[in-house]
Amino acid sequence: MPTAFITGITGQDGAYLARFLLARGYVVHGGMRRVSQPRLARLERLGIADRVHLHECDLLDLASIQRVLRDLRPDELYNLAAQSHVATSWEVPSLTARVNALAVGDILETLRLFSPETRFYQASTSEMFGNAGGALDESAPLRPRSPYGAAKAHAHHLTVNYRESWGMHLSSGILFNHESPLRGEEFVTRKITRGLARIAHGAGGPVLLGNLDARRDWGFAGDHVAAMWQMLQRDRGGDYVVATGVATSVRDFARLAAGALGFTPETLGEGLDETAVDRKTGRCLWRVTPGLFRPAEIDRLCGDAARARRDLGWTPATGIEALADMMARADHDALA
Ligand code: NAP
Ligand code: F7E
Repeated sequence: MPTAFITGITGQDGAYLARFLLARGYVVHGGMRRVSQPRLARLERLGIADRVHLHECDLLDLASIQRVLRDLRPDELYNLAAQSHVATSWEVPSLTARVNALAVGDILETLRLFSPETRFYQASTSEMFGNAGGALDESAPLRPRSPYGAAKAHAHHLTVNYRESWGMHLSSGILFNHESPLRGEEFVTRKITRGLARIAHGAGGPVLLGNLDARRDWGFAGDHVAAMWQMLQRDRGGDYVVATGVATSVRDFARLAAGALGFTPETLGEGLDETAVDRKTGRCLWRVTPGLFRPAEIDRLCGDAARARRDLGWTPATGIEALADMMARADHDALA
């Protein structure tokens, strides 16, 4: 049976990828770091917590990476661990660089020395592109607008460089935003669906939001993890954009989620004074808060996944309406 090692197995993508690989007969190992809170909630929610093998592996601890990879020599390694919150990366730029950039060098060098046959996936991101605009494919220039994007660009370049230097099977998946009911609550889609679900249950005030005009290419995490695996089944590693090709504003995502919960949002005011009120009940659903704007924003991100479609046969199955509906209902049901 093939073996896979997933760093960041406790995160959103780690949980969906682990389930995907288990369904294909893999022995799944995952790295997790010691923290004071239990971290298996997502794996438990998917019913797979007792089917994966967990190892102490903190990306800031080179020895732990070396020990696990030398012992396991997995067929496939998916590097999903990261400080993944863009806004936080301005608060902790050094930590973000160490986890998201420098540790990737440690992993690649460890693989080169101890397990060069392991196929490797690096979790790269549309944040590397910055404000380029248009439909972005693998040839678009990298002009990151955040410490997070800059660190991920470093890791992406290293992955390409190691592939070209040492002929290893290394892939960089340039994934655009992908969400799910397992999404961290600090990301805007989940913040919206959770906040609106609370309002629907009669608890909690309006959702406080930053830039409502930002547009993102939001897909479903359960669709996107399939592309990670498909990259590693090719004869050679490569770089692939994974995206739906549809960009939606934060405001429109909030409207979709509100509609899924039976609200009819009406916009009042504009700019920093914008709020949305439910037409039927008059309850305030969300409002803008200046403190949630970022030091530098990316106005619009939209991907062109033609290469993934052609070479991997990957297509997203879930559109934005179905995604908003799925997330809003899951949060609503969880509070029932
Ligand atoms: P996530 O839910 O935030 O999960 C991040 C994972 O990294 C968690 O398991 C976390 O562990 C782990 N981690 C953080 N610091 C670590 C460290 N020092 N050592 C070991 N593990 C550490 O992120 P996600 O949404 O699943 O994203 C997965 C990857 O794809 C990330 O690299 C992200 O940057 C990238 N990406 C995500 C998207 C997206 O839209 N979701 C798009 C493009 C790229 P804890 O549970 O202990 O915190
Ligand atoms: O923000 C705007 C915010 O934090 C999306 C990560 O998975 O995808 C994710 O990064 C947009 C931004 O995701 C709030 O300004 C408005 O324009 O949900 P987000 P992100 O920054 O796009 C990329 C591809 C990754 O690689 C990352 O790991 O929404 N926005 N109001 C808000 N964002 C947040 N978080 N909270 C708000 O209240």
